[in-house]
Amino acid sequence: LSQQNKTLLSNLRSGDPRALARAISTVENHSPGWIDLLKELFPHSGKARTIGLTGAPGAGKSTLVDQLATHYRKQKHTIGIIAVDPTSPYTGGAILGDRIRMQQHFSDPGIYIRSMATRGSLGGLARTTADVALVLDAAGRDLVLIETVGVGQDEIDIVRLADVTVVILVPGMGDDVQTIKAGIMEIADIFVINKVDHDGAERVEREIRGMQSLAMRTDQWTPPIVKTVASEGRGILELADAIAAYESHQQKQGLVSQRRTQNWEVRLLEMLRDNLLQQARATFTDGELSELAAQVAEHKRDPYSLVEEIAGRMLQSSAERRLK
Ligand SMILES: Nc1nc2c(ncn2[C@@H]2O[C@H](COP(=O)(O)OP(=O)(O)O)[C@@H](O)[C@H]2O)c(=O)[nH]1
Ligand SMILES: [Mg+2]
Repeated sequence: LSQQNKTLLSNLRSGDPRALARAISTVENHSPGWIDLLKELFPHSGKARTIGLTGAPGAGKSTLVDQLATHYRKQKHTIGIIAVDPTSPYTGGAILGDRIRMQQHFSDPGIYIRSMATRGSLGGLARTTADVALVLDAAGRDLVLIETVGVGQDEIDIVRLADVTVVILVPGMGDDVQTIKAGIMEIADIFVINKVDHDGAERVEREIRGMQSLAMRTDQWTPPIVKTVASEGRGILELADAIAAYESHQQKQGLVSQRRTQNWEVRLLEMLRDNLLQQARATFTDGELSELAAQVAEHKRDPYSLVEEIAGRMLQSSAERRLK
């Protein structure tokens, strides 16, 4: 471990927010030493409660996260917030809005907020989010709140990082709950119907109940439905209670480690895929990949044998490394 990383680590562990920001940037940007840093941090992680909040853009996720953070701060918990917004590079609006909203917390070192936009693949974003959550956890944050837009498989993966998943719906979404991806329904431990100051909350509730009767859960938990007006702070206590109730259910049933094991199973495979891909790339000489691609395009080689050959080459070079 470099001297720089050592200092960073000890400052981080003593709760210095600037060290936290540095460590997160290192991990987020894959700056030199990022993996070594994570290796050092890992033994200190695993203590934070992580809560994922997902829902359509504009559903009120950020407002809810903000209210929850305020609530938990009153109980003296330290908080890390990751706001993942795959849409914002195009609009910039969501992140800007979050920054403004969160400004009220800037004077409180007990709340650390990181907004993350997508860069490259959503799958990559999910992995980076996982690493950033680990940094917050290892830095001693009691709670890590992860906000993410629920639109596809990758967002489900981001939510999979959490111990508790809250799915946020709003009345009169134009479409029905039926059109919400079944996957989202299945990952919800708690449903929030936000914006119940608008008409139509009962209808959304009926639809959730209808879909719940079809969804099978193996853990004897029926996800409760909490109604909120996040912008006025209404229903926040009830939401915090629902989260606490689910956490104690998880603990009683020994489900925490089961869930973390399931999540790690997915993450380990993803990390392995990254690692192998990197090794595969390292076996190519400059321009070789495009040369090979050209050969396939011209039907001089078949891609199936080629991939087998490259995989063999990787094994070969790792065997050679081991012998050295
Ligand atoms: N009427 C109403 N507006 C809300 C409520 N909660 C949030 N909003 C507003 O909805 C907009 C989107 O909220 P935001 O938290 O940014 O949504 P996100 O995109 O899911 O993070 C903002 O203008 C909020 O002030 C609510 O309960 N009722
Ligand atoms: Mg938001």
